[in-house]
Amino acid sequence: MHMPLEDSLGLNLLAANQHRAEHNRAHFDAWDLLCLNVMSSPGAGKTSLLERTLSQLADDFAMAVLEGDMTTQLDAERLEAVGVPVVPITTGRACHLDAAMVSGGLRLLQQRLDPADLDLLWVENVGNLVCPAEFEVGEHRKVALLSVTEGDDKPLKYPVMFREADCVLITKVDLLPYLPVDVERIAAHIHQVNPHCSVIQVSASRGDGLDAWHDWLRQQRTAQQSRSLVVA
Ligand SMILES: Nc1nc2c(ncn2[C@@H]2O[C@H](COP(=O)(O)OP(=O)(O)O)[C@@H](O)[C@H]2O)c(=O)[nH]1
Ligand SMILES: [Mg+2]
Repeated sequence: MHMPLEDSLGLNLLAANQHRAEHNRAHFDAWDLLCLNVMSSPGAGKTSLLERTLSQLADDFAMAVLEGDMTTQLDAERLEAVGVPVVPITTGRACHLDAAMVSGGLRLLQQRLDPADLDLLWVENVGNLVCPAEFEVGEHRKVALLSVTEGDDKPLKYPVMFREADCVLITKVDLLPYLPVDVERIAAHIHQVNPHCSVIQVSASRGDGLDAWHDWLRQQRTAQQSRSLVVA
């Protein structure tokens, strides 16, 4: 049976992206840094969380950010203000970052610093709960955010993002007293599509859960480094 043309084009596109993503990951491994791809729908709180995490972990990790946005550099400016190197990647009409865009961003980052000096490289993806999950950029870990205002059904309605995630942050828990939403139900739906991911409740504005989130990050970095010791 013949595959519809657009399906075969779509598969080629994904295969070419995957190839580039592996290439990016080989660079990340050679530089011994951990790359995290942060994804969510628009407004779930990615930049706010990164503002807190970048400033709170400044003494623990050397970090930089590749900041994906369709048009503006507003988020890049917010994160630069924290004192961390940020490279904006403007995607135009594209609703997600792909591996080639990240590779272009890396070249710009290399003009400012040696990536081998970094511990963590953050990629803030374009706000979209669907497409970013389909396009790897070479990351080692995927972090998905879901805010409590989005409703408890979203992990079931947009399962790809949550199935792929290594960690899901349920954000804005400070708003729970004002919403008819059950946070345990959100967590149960996440685990229904992905029984293995870590689920952490956070509030970037009030600070809830940030210690647990930062512990998760430290564990990932330690796991990566002990793995490279074994491989070496
Ligand atoms: N109440 C509350 N609002 C938050 C929190 N985190 C972010 N916001 C707000 O949500 C909006 C979108 O946040 P932003 O970080 O720009 O989300 P992004 O589009 O995913 O990067 C902003 O108005 C933030 O102030 C939080 O923990 N609690
Ligand atoms: Mg943002």
